[in-house]
Amino acid sequence: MTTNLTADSGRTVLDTEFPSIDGARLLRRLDELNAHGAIDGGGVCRLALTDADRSGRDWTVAQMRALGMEVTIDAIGNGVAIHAGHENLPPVMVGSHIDTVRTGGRYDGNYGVMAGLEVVAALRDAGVRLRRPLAIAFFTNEEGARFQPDMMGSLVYVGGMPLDEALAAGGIDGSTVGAELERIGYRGDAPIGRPEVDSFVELHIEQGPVLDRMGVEIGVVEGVQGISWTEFVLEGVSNHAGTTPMALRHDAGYCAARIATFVRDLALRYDGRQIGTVGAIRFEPNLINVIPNRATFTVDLRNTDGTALAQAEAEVLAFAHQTCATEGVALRQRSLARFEPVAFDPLVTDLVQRHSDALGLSTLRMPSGAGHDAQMLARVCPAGMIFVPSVGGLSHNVREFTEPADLMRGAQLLMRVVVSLANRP
Ligand code: HGY
Ligand code: MN
Ligand code: MN
Repeated sequence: MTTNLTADSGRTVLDTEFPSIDGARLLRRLDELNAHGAIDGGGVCRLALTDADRSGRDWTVAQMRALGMEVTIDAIGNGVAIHAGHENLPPVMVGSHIDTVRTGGRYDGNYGVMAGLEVVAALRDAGVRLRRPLAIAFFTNEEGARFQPDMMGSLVYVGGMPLDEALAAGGIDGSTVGAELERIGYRGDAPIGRPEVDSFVELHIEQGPVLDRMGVEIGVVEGVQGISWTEFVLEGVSNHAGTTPMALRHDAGYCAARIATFVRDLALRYDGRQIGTVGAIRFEPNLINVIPNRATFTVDLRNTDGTALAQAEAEVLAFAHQTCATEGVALRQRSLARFEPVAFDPLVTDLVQRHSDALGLSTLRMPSGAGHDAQMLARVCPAGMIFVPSVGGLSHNVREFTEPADLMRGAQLLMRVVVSLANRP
């Protein structure tokens, strides 16, 4: 049976088998959330645990409570809202994040949490109560832009990172997670990892170009690629840019630049699945006529193949040591995040596929290039993701955009997957 989902007058029309989401309400909530931390160009800056994050959290918690949900905040600031079921069983969880990078888009993370609220609102409108409870969650510091690692809140939730270690994590601005959680009032008292979760679904924009280029409506996400984040600190000797002969230099900036281009060349040299990015770099003293004595930079390597990722890490480290030894520059590095590739559970991916087919939506089974909270919840329960297209494949950019009709189709599909999980025997 195919059901045409249209976005006439803002409502998702006619899903004859399941309660229909209200598209206009979903878009309205997204707009209201994104007023918190709005920046020029239509994007959002809600770096984790900043005042903008607090106000986005406060607004989201108020929306959850207005839907009659009981909300708990745990010790790392994760927010979980419960919509009761007929039976007191472990809940089906829909979650994502509402923190953003500094140049964030309107949909990354926000869409998944707002769609979860819309599913609850539509179920309430329809007077439908499911067998299992639903839990709608926002996880702390998914982005990892201010504090590392990324997916921190969900990693702590599933027991992958000790709470104390997370609370002690230092930010790029000299703050700590614990102090900032206290400051914004989100160092909660709910126990970590509660409620235990039956299954987990995350609805998210693809953030890449694949679905948009292929004109496909839904990504059936089969897993998440492995992620390796490393910080390098190179110590050379600052000296006069005009008087120091090239052969006598210990130029930390030059070494950093060579390592950065090596990362890119390595990614191009591998089989097309390797990703390599030097996203943050800082020279000191950072003056036009002084040879840098210190360079601090990050290397982000990713691959769907865990073995290839480890090989890439080893190659970059060997090149870094060789380059610095030749230049007489000291090198130290520390891992900021390291996650193996994750495969999602067919219980969820098959439901995403089946309901996409039933709705007559085109699909593509694909891995996720970005990290997500779902990859952490996959450690403790059957988890999966639904992607909708990102126009031009743009994300972590204020011009991130997804068509309203795609947002609504994704939310209606989420409704179906969640109801099927919650009512299954
Ligand atoms: O880096 C990532 O993939 C995610 O946005 N934290
Ligand atoms: Mn995200
Ligand atoms: Mn992101």
